[in-house]
Amino acid sequence: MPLRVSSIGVILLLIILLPQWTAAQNSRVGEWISCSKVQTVNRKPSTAVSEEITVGNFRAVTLYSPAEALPAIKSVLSKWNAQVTTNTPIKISLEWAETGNFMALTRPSSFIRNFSTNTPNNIWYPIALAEKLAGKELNNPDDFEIEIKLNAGINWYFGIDGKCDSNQIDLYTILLHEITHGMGFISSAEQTPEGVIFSTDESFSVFDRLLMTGDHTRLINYESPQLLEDLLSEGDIFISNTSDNDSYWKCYSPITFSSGVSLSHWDHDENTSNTLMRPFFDPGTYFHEIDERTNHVLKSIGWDQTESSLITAFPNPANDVINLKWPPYLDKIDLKIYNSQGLLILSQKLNNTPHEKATVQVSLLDQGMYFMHVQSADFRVNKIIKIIITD
Ligand SMILES: [Ca+2]
Repeated sequence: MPLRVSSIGVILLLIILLPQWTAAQNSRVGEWISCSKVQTVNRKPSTAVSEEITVGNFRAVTLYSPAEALPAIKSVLSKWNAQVTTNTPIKISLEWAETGNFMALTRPSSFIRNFSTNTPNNIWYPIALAEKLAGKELNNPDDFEIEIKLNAGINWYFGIDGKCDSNQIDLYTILLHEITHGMGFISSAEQTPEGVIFSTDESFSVFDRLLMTGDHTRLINYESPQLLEDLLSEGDIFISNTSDNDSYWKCYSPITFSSGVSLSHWDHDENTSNTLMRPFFDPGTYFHEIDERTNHVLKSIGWDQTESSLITAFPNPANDVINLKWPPYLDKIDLKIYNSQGLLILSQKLNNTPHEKATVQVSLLDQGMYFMHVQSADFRVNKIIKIIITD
């Protein structure tokens, strides 16, 4: 029977669809990002559980999770909860699944644009960040903000101490890494027959705006997909703050563009052992910090940071003393200084009185790079500051 539609029917349909159509223009589904190819071992978990784990504003809902993974998941959520501030819950779907040769697949559940007069026009924001900036729910409150599929066939290490065997993958590390993608460390660049484009509707994500060439030309200014693909194949691509061209690091841009991998990680060179967002993790390795350059990107896209950002060390570089300052309500601070080989050099308990700062003697340290671990006595704040000691 031929379908007949009366004119009244058509008008009603338009009225009903119009608001949805308008909303759809400012919301799109996120693309999956794939991380680190890996050998699978068909290791079945002892027990599979579906749990909801909440730490502050971070909530993970697990599906088919090995029960022994839950402590590491909780620990990673605690880390993130201490890292950023937001008024709206960040819900993460965490599914153990078949992901082929990839360790994990991750996506922000959706991207939103034009949700606030305080953000630039037509720039896509991952939903978790958009809700943080808007200060309210922008999706259905039951919807996830981040979706992660973890490879169910991997020999995972479930501890939180990083002591995984040489044939194990450290779950804590991979979770921390994947959530970072979900928070917005993710490029929307994709391969098309014409070349590489940033988005199918000629609008960029907030992360894409940070990508630039070695001579400081923003990639989003390249209009030709073929030109962009050729440029990316040269590998000379950096991520920087939009307002600060002096802070930038090389990002991963292999000769052949790889959707969901290229541009969404730091370059794979000897320096990436210092960063969470490297493109590959070898079995037996771990990294449990949201490092300086990764933090720099999170801050650049709009995540302001918690109390730990209020801890400052100055001067740096230093040769005599370093002053450490922190908010008075944190009271006591445990300070440890490690050298670049990870050896503990100095350990001190500091009081924030009487001048709301403490002075650390560093005149006896050899010149070089050190890492200052600062932790409040109540464990609320944990920060690592790279310090340089000069002659
Ligand atoms: Ca929400």
